[in-house]
Amino acid sequence: MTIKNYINGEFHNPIKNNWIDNYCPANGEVYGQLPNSDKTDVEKAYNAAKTAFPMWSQTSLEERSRILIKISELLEANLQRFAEAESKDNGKPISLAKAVDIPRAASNFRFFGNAITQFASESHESIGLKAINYTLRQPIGVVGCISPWNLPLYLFTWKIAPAIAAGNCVIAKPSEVTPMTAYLLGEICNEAGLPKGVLNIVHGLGTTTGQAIIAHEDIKAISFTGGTATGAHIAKVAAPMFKKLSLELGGKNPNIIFADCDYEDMLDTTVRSSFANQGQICLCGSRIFIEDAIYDRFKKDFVTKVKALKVGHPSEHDTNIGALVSKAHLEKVKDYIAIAKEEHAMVLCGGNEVTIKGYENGYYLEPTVIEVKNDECRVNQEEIFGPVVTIMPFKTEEAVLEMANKVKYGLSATLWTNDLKRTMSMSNQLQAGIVWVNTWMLRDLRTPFGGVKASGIGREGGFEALRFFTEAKNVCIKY
Ligand code: TXE
Repeated sequence: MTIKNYINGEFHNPIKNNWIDNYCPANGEVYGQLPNSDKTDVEKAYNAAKTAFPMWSQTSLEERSRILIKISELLEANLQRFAEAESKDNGKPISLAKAVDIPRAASNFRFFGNAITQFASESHESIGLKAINYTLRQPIGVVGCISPWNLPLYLFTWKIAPAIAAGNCVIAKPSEVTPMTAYLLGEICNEAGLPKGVLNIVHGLGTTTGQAIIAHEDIKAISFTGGTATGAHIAKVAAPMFKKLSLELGGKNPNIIFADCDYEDMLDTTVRSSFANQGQICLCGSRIFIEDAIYDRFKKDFVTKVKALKVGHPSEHDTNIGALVSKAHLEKVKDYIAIAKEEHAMVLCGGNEVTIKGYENGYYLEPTVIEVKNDECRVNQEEIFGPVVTIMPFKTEEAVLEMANKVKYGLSATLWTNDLKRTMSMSNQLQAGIVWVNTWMLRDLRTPFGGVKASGIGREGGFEALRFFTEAKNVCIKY
């Protein structure tokens, strides 16, 4: 399958004819190619976007909304095809792609199609000065959206939908590791009647295509989700050009379990928050802290449940753990298991590659639980981003709060307790952009989404995203 760039509503080969192999994680085989676009392709996309901008920014909200909702409906109508493509490209279980990834991509378009019609600006009367101020929220122009491989279409559309809803024209780059569903989205946009040039999708490596987008002087905002090191690089490149930045980066999220929680609910959710999507979600609770009183019980029950998870081919409907996204990523995760052993942590279950008959070259790894004695060890501090979690007991609220916050990241935190005072006090003090209490990854698209510290800057979601993708202009009229 040859993937092409989607520029000005048409599909194009890369100008310099450079291509990258696309691998299927389930069997390790090359099954297609994608462009490695460079500056010239990005310039072509920029010109299409720039040309489309005056018309699109003046298109009525009702019309923009209608098109976004049509894209959403077409994604829903193509659920099976998109879910199969996502699962094949990424290695995630088909059941997950069908229940979560593709429906959420459709929701992103529907949500922002509706939200833009409700996005009001402020006005302030300057009493005593006989003046009135009103704030315009104007689209920025041509903006860049760069997304990662873990939730490919889900995160790609989480950026594109608010950007175009707000009247911008977009140059978007999906991860070179998982380009397929972004490619298929182009057809859907044409079918929905999205005008040419409003969305342009260029494929390629971060260091060539991504770099050309972030370094482009006239692309005035970048919305990025990916690794912390890449985020830091983008910030450096963008700073002298004063680009607006939204950076959603890595996480090393604490999952804090108190003895007074609803135990069974906590246990099932903790299995999910540890291993959903092979643990490759920035929100996964990869550091599990358990109150002393229930530590031994939890350890036994958790390990039993984890051992029962089925590692299998992503297309099988009873697979819980599919393939990791790439060979390189599998090696990185395995290195961390080796580091854990060097640090004298105890691997309670998992830790080994899995060979699946007929798919011997696929990137499969057992879900792995590591008991650590010291919260400062590397596996407890660095983002592994795979099916690996650490567990550790704690004695007091103060002690666990200190460990939870003593990490460079601050994306999300999960708290399991039925004590109201503790809930309020810990939620206030946890250094994270998102705190879940007695649940995990329950998402309401109106809420602000993003992290603190090395997990990034800016917030996505709801009106926060529409604020990011617009410039506020205050008009003051004296009467
Ligand atoms: O991400 P990259 P990688 C974490 C996770 C993972 C690590 C590295 O720990 O192991 O990051 O993953 C594009 N200019 N997360 O290397 O490179 C790239 O092409 C512009 C957490 O795969 O950050 C892709 O489209 N763009 C995360 C996107 O950035 C550049 C999800 C992300 O890739 C670029 C993924 C450059 N110079 C990984 N270099 C999360 N927050 O959910 C790369 N890119």
